Amino acid sequence: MQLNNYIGGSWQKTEGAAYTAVLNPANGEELAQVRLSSKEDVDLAVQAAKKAQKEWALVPAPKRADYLYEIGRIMKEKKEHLSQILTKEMGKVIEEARGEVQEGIDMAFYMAGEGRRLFGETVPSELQNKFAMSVRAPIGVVGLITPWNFPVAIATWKSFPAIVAGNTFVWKPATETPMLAYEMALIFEGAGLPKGVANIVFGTGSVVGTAMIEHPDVRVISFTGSTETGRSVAEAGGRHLKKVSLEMGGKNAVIVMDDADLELAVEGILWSAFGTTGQRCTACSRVIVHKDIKKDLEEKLLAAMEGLTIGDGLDESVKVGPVINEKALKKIQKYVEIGREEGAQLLVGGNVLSDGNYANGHFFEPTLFTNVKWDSRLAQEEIFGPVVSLIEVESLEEAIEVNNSVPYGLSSSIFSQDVNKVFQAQRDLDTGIVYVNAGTTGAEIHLPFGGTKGTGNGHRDSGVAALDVFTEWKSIYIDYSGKLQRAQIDTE
Ligand code: UN1
Repeated sequence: MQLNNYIGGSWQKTEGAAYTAVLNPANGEELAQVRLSSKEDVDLAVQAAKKAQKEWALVPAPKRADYLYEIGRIMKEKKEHLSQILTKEMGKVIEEARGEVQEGIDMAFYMAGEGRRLFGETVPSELQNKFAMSVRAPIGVVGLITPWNFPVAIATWKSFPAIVAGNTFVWKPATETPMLAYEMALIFEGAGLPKGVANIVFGTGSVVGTAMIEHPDVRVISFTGSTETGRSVAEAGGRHLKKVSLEMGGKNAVIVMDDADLELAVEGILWSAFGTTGQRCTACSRVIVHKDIKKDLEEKLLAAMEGLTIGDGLDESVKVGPVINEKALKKIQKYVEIGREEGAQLLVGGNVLSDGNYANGHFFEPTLFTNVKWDSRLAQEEIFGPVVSLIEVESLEEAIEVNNSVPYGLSSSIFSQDVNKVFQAQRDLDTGIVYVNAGTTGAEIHLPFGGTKGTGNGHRDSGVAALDVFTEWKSIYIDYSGKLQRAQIDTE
């Protein structure tokens, strides 16, 4: 199967185009060949998007929303089909794949509802017989760059608000997970979305991503990926005065206080640390634990980790799937080495699995370190794999300080039964998302998603906040006095 670009409502085929293989991370099986597009392909897509945008912006928002209702309906109908493909190309276990597709469906219906809101403001003017209001205006052609770890959900977080707000888009999915993008193109087509509203260009960040950022007709870049890449997206985007919305790394922590329900904390840690094999930007990779219950928590975690079956995510009994590729495996392994060298104590795991059923996939054991120093590399840098570091603290204040010591600020969590501690923590944790008595994952689509410091640049995906990325505020003054009225002067 060959995956070609979807531009202006047609599947682009070009003689002599380059392709690369899409591989199943669980067993190395080739799933498809995906196009490696050129700068010229990006230009074609932007032209198609630009042409379509003029008319699209004039379609009333509730009508634009009707397409999203239809897209949501088709996604619901195809939920199992999409989930199976997701597990095959990305590796996450099937139950989580279904959850991710559901997240996309939820986003479709939620954003469709915005078609009848897209609220602006009406405010009194300081002058008589003058009307003042603000409206959300479409921006134009927007560029979407999405990661492999949530190939459906994150694409919907960006494309659905873009659609309802009257923009057209060019989307570059990750090269590792293009099959879901192809499926989404079929769904856009099936929903009758006008040609040129949705355009998909496959290929690498260095060629396709760069061409999108540098294209004068792309007005917004919405990017989710590593902090390192995000920084260069922001730099290049800044030179072209683009609006750049970035969603990047995390080094999220669960705080477990001495009064916590430990059984619940263990469940929360397990789910948020080893779910998606630790490959969520929201994944828990640090556990900040009160010294009085540290031993107890370690023992309970170790016992619970024995139940984590590792394997192909299509097997319903598997809890931990493969990591995305060889490069990821090497990075995780490197951090285990770094942890050992830094003097952290490895309690369990730490190895690549390569025997038997694991031979052709990329599997890593769920790994737990303890006695980790809060300022060590193991505790500060994003690993993006199934590795958790336990850090001991003596008080809530110290726990919060340790949580906030990392260069990221996406998600944090506290397990405690004490309402005073909980309220202090939700105020002082410097992250865009805070959970109480739950792990660090599980964001819902109708709330803003994003983080502070190295995680973002002030924008948010998801929720109504997403509309701020994909609309321009326009302030409108209508003077019906029939005379010149000067603001700030003729106000007496
Ligand atoms: C991500 O990790 O990039 O909150 C997104 C969660 C999911 C989304 C994660 N709803 O974990």
